[in-house]
Parts: sequence; structure tokens; C-alpha cells
Amino acid sequence: MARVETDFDALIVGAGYGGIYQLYRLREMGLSAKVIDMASDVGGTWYWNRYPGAMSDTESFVYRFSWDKEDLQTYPWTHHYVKQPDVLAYLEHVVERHNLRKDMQFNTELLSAIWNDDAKYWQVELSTGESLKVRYLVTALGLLSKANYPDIPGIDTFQGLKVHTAKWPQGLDLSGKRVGIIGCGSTGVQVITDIAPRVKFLTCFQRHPQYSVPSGDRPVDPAYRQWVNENYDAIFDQVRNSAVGFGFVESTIPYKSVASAEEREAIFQSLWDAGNGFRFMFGGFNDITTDREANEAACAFIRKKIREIVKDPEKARKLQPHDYYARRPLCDGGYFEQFNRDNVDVVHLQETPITRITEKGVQTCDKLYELDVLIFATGFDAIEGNYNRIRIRGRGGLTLKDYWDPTGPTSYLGVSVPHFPNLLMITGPQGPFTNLPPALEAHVDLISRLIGRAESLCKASLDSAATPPVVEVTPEAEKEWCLECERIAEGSLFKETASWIFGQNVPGKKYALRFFFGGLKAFYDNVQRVIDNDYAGFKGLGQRADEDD
Ligand code: NA7
Repeated sequence: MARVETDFDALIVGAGYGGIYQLYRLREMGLSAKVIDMASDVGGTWYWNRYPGAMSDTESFVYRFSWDKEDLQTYPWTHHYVKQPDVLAYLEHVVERHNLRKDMQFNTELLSAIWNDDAKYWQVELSTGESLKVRYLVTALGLLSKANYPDIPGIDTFQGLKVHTAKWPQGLDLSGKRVGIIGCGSTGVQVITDIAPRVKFLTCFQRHPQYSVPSGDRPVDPAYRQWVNENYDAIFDQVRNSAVGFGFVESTIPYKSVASAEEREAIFQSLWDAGNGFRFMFGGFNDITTDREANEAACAFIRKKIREIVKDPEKARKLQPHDYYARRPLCDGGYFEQFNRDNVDVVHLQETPITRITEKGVQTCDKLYELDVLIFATGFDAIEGNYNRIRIRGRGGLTLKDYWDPTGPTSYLGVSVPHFPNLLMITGPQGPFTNLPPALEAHVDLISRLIGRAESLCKASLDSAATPPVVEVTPEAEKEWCLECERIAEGSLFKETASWIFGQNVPGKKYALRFFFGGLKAFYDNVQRVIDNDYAGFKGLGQRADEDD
């Protein structure tokens, strides 16, 4: 069947970092593309997460696009970390600078996408009532966008204000209020640090205490900015050749290779002083997440710091974690210090669990905490949560939800799923676990390359009746990639520590590895191997020598 006319070559779903860059790339390739987003403007994660204290915990100089070199040199940032309004302003700026807004449509949700296998296009239905044919469906949904509410009895009876951090009401003034917060992951830690000084009383309902280290945030001095500007090429080169892509050089030193206890302590102290959670976890020793003794040494160091910072021994006891330091590493701008305030307390839910939420507040097994506002910093139904709410039907009517149901979400390189041709995911399951902007760029670069290849094969075909080539991974290649991800994660203490990374934060969610832990360099190497091997793993994209993409 000949190529059917479509409304757009590609529909990109999501106007955050990934969607913005993907639109830029497809437009550069001469393809027609449209971005839609449920939100009323650009920003993705940074549009929704407007809670007090929201900031990136990647340092500013690498929490941006690497591909606009002039902009890298000239766009201002005042602090070592970018706060939510700064990130939003930056993304709006990029969209204006590259005139991308004209191809974006907001307040628009993708309701369903059905693959037409005869004519090779996606038929998509939007919340606006529009129905479009598109050749490629690129999902830039974000890793964390479907809010997770805890399943606590009585949650709907609370008569005060309930707020999820990802849906923060504009202008909410917490001054003088009795506030409770459930959750102390990266979000909870940031909220608590920000609001503690101005609320009447803050009760932190903590299920697992967290290992958090200082962020090291401070204003940027001109000499540092000049150094960054002069070295940007080398900086992003290093990022792409690193594991976590945070702009520091990861350690190659095993913990036990440093013999003296003083020297080990000095390394931890220098990491603590430099700031940043990923640096603390990966910058001093190379085996904190794999060697139990190394991990315990990092834990003991952080526990000691908590005891030093928090003056009330009972609060300090409750705030000290005793499991592995093997969740997403956190950093903060004075989290533990907030517990020295008389108006801030912590409830250790493993000791005194919540029994229900009442109209007055939170009831634990021993006490009712009366509240005016209850904040849910309870995270997200990560990765597949964003996909499961859309009806996506691939070849033979198979839904993505059904395909993923038995095993948990899977893909090839985080971008492609068997039986779902021309569905291309930015940060799909088993993508790299790294600083996100460079990971998103890696995915967009790969997706653009795959689309370019399919398009060039299509143009090169002399047979006008030829079926257009599609981008689709083979089941074998997907399986191999999943095994590779499993192999790399083997021995990681992350596997032994419950978190959203393995789907353990949402009751009933499948325990499964949702990331490639091999690092950014290894991810790029794998992509290059695929391309060098005539698009190995992708059906029908190789076998012809007429590549011109
Ligand atoms: P996270 O990291 O998933 O943290 C959620 C927090 O909410 C965490 O402390 C959970 O405790 C807690 N939680 C979840 N459900 C409950 C119930 N039912 N009762 C008590 N406490 C609960 O989400 P964040 O938004 O902080 O961060 C997500 C990512 O966003 C982060 O990794 C960054 O990449 C940015 P738990 O530890 O599970 O006991």
C-alpha cells in the first residue's frame, strides 16, 4: 500500500525538555510535527511541580540543553542550582528563541492512539475532539507525572485542605497554618525545608527516613561562570562520557582500596562540603551502591551528621535511616536543620503507623494530629503510570498496558516496544538512570536518527506502492536489552531497597527494573553499536545500503 497522507509526520506528546528538543530536531529534519500537552503552557514536570522549594538537584550548568552553544554561553543563571521558576523561564525562553510555540497546542490530552497496520500510521484522538493521522507518535510524557496518592482509609473525609505537591494551588499561603506532610523523598525534603520557617506547626509523617546531604547551593560568582563558559564543550563531552551525567568526574576508587579510616572520612567530608547527592554517592568511591561495607560507611557518615545537626536526640533518632543508601540520592538546603525548630516534628510511621485520616487530621495508632493543611509528597506512579492512562493499541489491537502487564514495562533502549511500530518513547522504561537533560538528548538524538532512517528508506524506494518502513524493535532485541539491564543491575543495592525505581511505591505495581544502570557513556555506546550494525534490532531499517540520514 502506498504512503497515506497524514496530518503531521509526528505528534509529540509533552512539552517539557524532551518534547521541546524533539520538535526542534524534527523541524530541522524538514518534518512536520506538532506538540500537545495537557498543561496550559510549556514546562512538563516543571509546569506541574510548583510546590514551595521546588528545584533541580542537578547543578545549573548541566541542567540545560547542550545543543544551543550560543545560548549556553549567554543564558543567565544566578545560583548553582536552578529553582522551579528558573527552569520554567529557561524552557519558555528556548521555545521563544527557536520559534517552537507555533507548533504547540496546550490544554490538549492524548486520549487514544490506534495503529493502522495496513497504512502504517497512528490514528490519535485528542481531548479537544480532534482526530489526527500521524506517522510517528513520540511520547515525551516524563518519568514522573502521574501523581500517587496513598491508600489511607478516610482520606476523603479530611475537612482541611489536601494538596499533592505535583498539583500545588497557586498562591497557597501556609503562614500560621498547622500543616502535615506525608512523604520525605526529594519532594518532601524540599517542601519541608522551604515551609518550616513560616508555618505554625509542621508535622512530618515519615515512613522511611532519608539519607540526604547538603546541596551546596550558593550564588554563582562571575569567575566560575566564565570558567564554565570557556569549558562548555569539554563539560558536555565529559557528561556524555560519564555514568550519571551530573558534571563531576565519577570515582574509580573502591572504598576498601583506601586503607586509612581518616582518609576515608576525609573523602566523605569533602563530598559533604562540596554538596550534591549524586556526587556524594558516586564521586568519592566507585562502589557505594554495590559493596555493603562501603555503603554502610556512607550511611554511618550521614547518620553521624544527622546526630550532629539535630539537637533533640529523639528527633535525631527518628530521622536516621538504617536501610541501605540505595535510593535516588537526595540533597537539600538545610533539611535536617529544620527539625531544630520548635514548630517542626517528625512522626516515624514504622513505629506509630497512620491508622486513618479523619475530618480533623491524621490519626496514628497513638495520637490524632489536627491539621489545617495536609500535603501529599507521596511521589508518582512512575514511567508506565503515564502510559497506562492513554489507550495505546499497537499491531493486532494489542494495548501497551496489556503488553506490559505480565512483566512490568519493557522496551529496547528506552525508546521502542515490539508490536508498537513508530511509537517512540523519550525516557521510556529501561532508559538511562542519569541527569535527565542529557538522557533526554540521548533519546531524542536516537529517535531522530531512527525516524530519519525510516524516512530516507521511504524516499529511496522507487516503488510508489511500497509499504512505508516503520521503526519497530524485534521481540528478541527487546529481550536482550532487558537482560542486559538486569545483568548490569545485578549486585546493585538499589535492587534491595524499595523505591519507585522498581515500582515498589505504588501498591500492586509490578516489581521490575525500570532503568538502565550502565550509565550515559554505555548507553551512547549501545546506540552507536546499533547504528554501526545497520540498525540491529530494528525491523526493516537495515539491510539497505542507501543511508543518507
Ligand atoms: P518519592 O521519592 O517516591 O517519595 C515519596 C515519599 O512518599 C516517600 O517518602 C514515601 O515513603 C512516601 N510515601 C508514599 N506512600 C506513602 C504512604 N502510604 N504512607 C507514608 N508515606 C508514603 O517521590 P518524590 O516526589 O519525593 O520524588 C520523586 C522523584 O522526583 C525523585 O526521585 C526525583 O527524581 C524527582 P517511603 O520512602 O516509600 O517509605
